[in-house]
Amino acid sequence: MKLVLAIVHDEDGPKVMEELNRNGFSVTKLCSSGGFLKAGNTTLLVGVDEENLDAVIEVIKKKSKSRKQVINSNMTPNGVGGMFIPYPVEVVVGGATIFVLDVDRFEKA
Ligand code: 2BA
Repeated sequence: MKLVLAIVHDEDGPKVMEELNRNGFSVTKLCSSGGFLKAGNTTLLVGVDEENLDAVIEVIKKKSKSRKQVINSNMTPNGVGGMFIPYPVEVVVGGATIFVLDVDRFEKA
């Protein structure tokens, strides 16, 4: 068995979960936030048999869009001496960041 840990945008979380459930996969949602943007995102846990692993990853990819987000950088642009001037930086976030872990044991008590 494998554990899929997928970090997706908050807006994509409900669509990914709905599609996983529709395809018969159980999913747990955790509220999380990214260390870089410090913005909320959604972490999904999916325990799945190995033969269904690719199907789960396909659903997550299909329902997660990548987006551009603008943040104010804390860094000083070159050539502005020692002055601190926040300036906007565009980063591309997601679709999904996916980790696959081996599960040693799975029980429901
Ligand atoms: P954040 O850490 O808030 O990162 C958001 C986006 O900012 C990243 O998108 C990436 O495009 C950019 N970014 C992150 N760190 C950067 C840096 N040091 N310099 C420049 N740009 C940087 P994604 O790569 O799609 O990641 C989305 C979220 O997935 C991340 O949110 C984080 O919560 C998670 N994540 C990504 N890679 C991870 C990893 N290796 N381990 C744990 N969590 C990860």
